[in-house]
Amino acid sequence: GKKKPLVVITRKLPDQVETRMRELFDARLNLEDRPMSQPELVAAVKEADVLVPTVTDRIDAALIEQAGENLKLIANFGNGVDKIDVSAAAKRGITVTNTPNVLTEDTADMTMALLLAVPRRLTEGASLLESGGKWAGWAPTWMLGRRIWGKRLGIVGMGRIGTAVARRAKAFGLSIHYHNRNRVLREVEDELEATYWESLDQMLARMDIISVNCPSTPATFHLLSARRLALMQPQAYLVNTARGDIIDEDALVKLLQEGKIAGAGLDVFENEPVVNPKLVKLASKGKVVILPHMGSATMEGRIDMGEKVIINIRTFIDGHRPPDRVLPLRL
Ligand code: 8YV
Repeated sequence: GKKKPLVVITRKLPDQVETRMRELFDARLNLEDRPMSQPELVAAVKEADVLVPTVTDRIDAALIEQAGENLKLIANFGNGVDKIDVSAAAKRGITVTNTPNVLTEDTADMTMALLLAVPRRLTEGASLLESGGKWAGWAPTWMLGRRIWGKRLGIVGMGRIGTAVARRAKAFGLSIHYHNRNRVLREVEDELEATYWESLDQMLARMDIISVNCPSTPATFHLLSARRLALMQPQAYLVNTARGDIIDEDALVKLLQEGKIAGAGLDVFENEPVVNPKLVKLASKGKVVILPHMGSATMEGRIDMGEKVIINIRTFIDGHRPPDRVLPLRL
C-alpha cells in the first residue's frame, strides 16, 4: 500500500493518542518528554512529512527555512500558534493547523478558578493550613476577601474562550464588558447582556476584574502596556490565561508591589518556564496566584486535542483542506 507519512511529534502525548498515531502514521514519538533541542528540531523538519509541535517549540522562519522538501504540514498540538511563523510556512507551501474548540471550556474554567481564587484569597487560606497550625480560630474580621458577585468583568478578546468565560461569569453575577477588534454578534451580546467597549483604555479604567483572552500576535504584544495597566483601579484584579507577552509583566509586577492594583491570577508568563521571582514573592504574600500554564491541562482535553491533530493530518494527507487550518495574520 501507500507509504505512511513520517509524523514527528515533539513531546510526549497521552498514551491513547500516541497509540492511534502509531497505527495511522509512521509516528516518531518523543519518549523522553523534554523539549526538543534546536538540532533535534532542525533534523525533524528536514526529515518529516508532518511536524506536530507544542507551545514549547519555536518554529520560526529560520527553522522553516531549513525544512526538507517533504514537510508540507505543521499540525500544532495546541490552539495558540504564536510560536509558529505561519507566514514563513505559507511562503514555503507548508500548511499550519491548530486545535481550537476542544480546549475552550477547560481554559474558561481555569480562568474562573483564578478569577475566584485571587479576590477570595484561596491559596492564602489553603497554604496557611498546609503550613501547619497557624489558625488561631475563626474571627469575623479574619481572611476577608473581596466579593465577586455584582462586580464588573472586562474581557480583553471576546473569541471562543472569552465568550465561554463571559457565560460562566454572568452566572456568578458579574456584569460582562468586553473589548475586541470587532463587536460580537448581536445575539451573543444580548445573551450575555454584554457591553462593548471600543476603547480598551476606557474599559480598563472602569472594571473590577480584567480577563485576558486574546491570542498573542504582533498586534497584541504588550497590549496591556505600562501606560494601560496604570489606568486600572487600585481595587481591580487581573487574570491572564492567554499568553504572558500580552501583558508588560515588569510593569504589572511594579503595580502589584506598589499596591496600585489589588491582585492578579496568572497561568502564563512572558518567559516560560521561568517565572519572575518577584511574582513568586508576591504569590507568597497572597497578592497573586500563579499557575504553570495549566489552562487546558485536563486528560479529556489533551485526548481531544490529539484527536484533532490526527483529523487534521488525515484530512490533509487525503488531499483535502484540514478543518483547523490557520491562515497567516493580516496585520
Ligand atoms: C497548551 C495552550 O498548554 O493551546 C494552547 O494555546 O496554550 C495550551 O493548550 C499548549 O499550547 C499545547 O501546545
